[in-house]
Amino acid sequence: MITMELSNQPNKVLFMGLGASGKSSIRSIVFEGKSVNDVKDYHATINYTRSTKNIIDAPFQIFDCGGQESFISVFVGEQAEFIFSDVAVLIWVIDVSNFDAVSTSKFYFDLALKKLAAYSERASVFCLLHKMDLLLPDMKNQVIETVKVYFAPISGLKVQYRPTSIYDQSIYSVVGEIIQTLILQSSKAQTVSEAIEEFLKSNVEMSGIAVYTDEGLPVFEGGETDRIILPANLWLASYDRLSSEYQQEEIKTVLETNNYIFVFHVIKSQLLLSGIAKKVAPLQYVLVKMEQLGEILNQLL
Ligand SMILES: Nc1nc2c(ncn2[C@@H]2O[C@H](COP(=O)(O)OP(=O)(O)O)[C@@H](O)[C@H]2O)c(=O)[nH]1
Ligand SMILES: [Mg+2]
Repeated sequence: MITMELSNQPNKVLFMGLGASGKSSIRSIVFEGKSVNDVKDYHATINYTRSTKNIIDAPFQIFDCGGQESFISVFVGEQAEFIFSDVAVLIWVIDVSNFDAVSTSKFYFDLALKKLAAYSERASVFCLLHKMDLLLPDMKNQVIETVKVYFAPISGLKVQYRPTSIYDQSIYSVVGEIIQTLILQSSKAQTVSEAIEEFLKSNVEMSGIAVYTDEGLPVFEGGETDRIILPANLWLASYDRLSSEYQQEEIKTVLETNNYIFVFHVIKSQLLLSGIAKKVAPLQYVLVKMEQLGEILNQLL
């Protein structure tokens, strides 16, 4: 039903940017569960690759567009109507460690925005200031500010800028944020999101709730969730081994630090529900509350 509801909505997620900026790496890490090691020797993407991904019943078409100029110039040229129609979000990837390429990237970015404004005027646009890990720590802020100014849009489209790297959690939180803005257009996702907000309101001991795909992409977040994403990703990395060891059993995990309690458990056999509470709350209380929330979400999802 939701699929039908969304079928008229633009659902294309376009990854664009120059060759070797990191598009295919990002796509396969956040949507296909590949590891950083898997993407080390990726070769140039020829033309484009198209895959579909269902997230909370919303079908997305992921387009990973080859970045060599011979391809990009065709995407913004004769193929523009095909490429830029039905776009929900354009994700423009900039390799911020490759200063020489930045002006070429900007040249095609402007052309792409023009076409996007023509064929998908309601699309959102994100610039990923990518490969941040390659910058010296002292340079990071200045590079972010400079690139933001340089990539200011000439058209009326609003552009958001996010620093990212595949070597930390930023790539998951940023792509998760983008996907959340898209799935929240479905009424089912809105209901789930409201249930999480309601839960946090009536259980003030809980400080944050997040739901992740099995690749580690946060699809729902409420309250303070910054601290959850790293343990959640570590948890997901070991989940396959744990679940093959304890077949038939439901696996729940608690992680305690000096100040916090984290609880993880799988819902709908593929999503990871996780919660964080300040340690003033007794563990048993947190476990019971998370159990209740799990049941609610199992029904809604
Ligand atoms: N240091 C660093 N390298 C990255 C990052 N993301 C991707 N890469 C590397 O950049 C190279 C090109 O990546 P690829 O995904 O093929 O780029 P594409 O041409 O835009 O699809 C690969 O060797 C990746 O491992 C990142 O965040 N940091
Ligand atoms: Mg590629």
